[in-house]
Amino acid sequence: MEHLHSRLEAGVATITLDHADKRNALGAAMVEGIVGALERFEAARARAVVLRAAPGVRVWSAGHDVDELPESRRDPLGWDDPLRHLVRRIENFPAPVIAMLEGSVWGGATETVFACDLIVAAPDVSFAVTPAKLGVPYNVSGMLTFLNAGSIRVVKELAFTARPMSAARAEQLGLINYVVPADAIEAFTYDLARGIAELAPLSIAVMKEQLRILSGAHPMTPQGFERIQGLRRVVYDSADYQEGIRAFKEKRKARFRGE
Ligand code: LCV
Repeated sequence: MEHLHSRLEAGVATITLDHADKRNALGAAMVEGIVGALERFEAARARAVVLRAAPGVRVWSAGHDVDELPESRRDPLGWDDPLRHLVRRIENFPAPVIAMLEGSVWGGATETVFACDLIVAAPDVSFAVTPAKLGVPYNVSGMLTFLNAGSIRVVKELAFTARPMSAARAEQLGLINYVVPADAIEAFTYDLARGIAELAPLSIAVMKEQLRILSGAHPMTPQGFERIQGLRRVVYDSADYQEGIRAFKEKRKARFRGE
C-alpha cells in the first residue's frame, strides 16, 4: 500500500503511516493496510510491533477519516467501523504493540495509540479527544479504551474540552510511558522492542491477554447498554452531528445548538 510501509527484522515489526496529504487520517484503506500487516506479523510470530509515522511528521495521525463518516442517521462508530477493527486488532495482537509518536494525535488516533501496549512520545507530541468538537457520539468500547488509559477525571478533561494535551502532561498523568527527545526516540524505542523480543513470547502473550480480559471486565446491564445506545442515536440523529461534520468539511468552526 502506497501510504503504509511495513517490515520485520529480528522479531521486531514496524508499521509506518505515510499519508502526509491526509495527515495520516485513519480511513478504511489505511486501517485495512495496518490490520493486514498485523495479520502477516502474527503469522511470522513477531515478538514486538512498532507503530509509527514517517520521521519528523507534525501530525502523527488526524484520526478517523471524517470524509468517511456517515452524514447522519447511522451509527458512525459501530462494531464494523474500520477504527473499531483496528483497536480490537491491536488489543488482540499476541505481542506488545509500541506506539512511537511524533507530532499531534487526534480523535480516533488517540484511542488507537491508547490501545497500544506501550507509548513512547517525542516532546512535541499532543493528544486530543475530539468527539465533542465534531458532535460525534463516541462508542462504549472506545470510552473504555480511554478509561483504561487514565483516571476518569483525565478522560473527562480530554473528552469535555477536546483540547490537545501535551506529552509532558500525559506522561505526568501516566497516560504514556516515556517522553524521549526526537533525535533519540527511534534508538530508544527499538532498544525497548528488542529487549521485549528477547523475552519469553508465550509468557508475554498470555499476560497481555489476561490484562485485556481483566481491563474489559466492566459489568453493564442490558438496560444500561440499551440506554447508552439510545442516547448515542439521539446524537447521531441530531442537527449538531450534521453541523459538526459539515463545519469540518467547510473548514469553519461548528455552531452547536444542542439539538
Ligand atoms: C479527513 C482530514 C482529516 C481527517 N479526516 O492540515 O474521535 S472522533 O469521534 O472525533 C472521530 C470521529 C475522529 O477521529 O474524528 C477526526 C478527529 N480529528 C480532528 O479533529 C483533526 C482534524 N484535522 C485538523 O485539525 C488538521 O487537519 C490538523 C491540525 C490535524 C492538521 O492541520 P494542517 O493545517 O497541517 P489541514 O487541516 O490543511 O489538512 C490537510 C488535509 O488533510 C485533511 C484536510 O481536510 C486537508 O485536506 P485538503 O488538502 O483536501 O483540504 N484532513 C485532516 N484531518 N481527520 N481528512
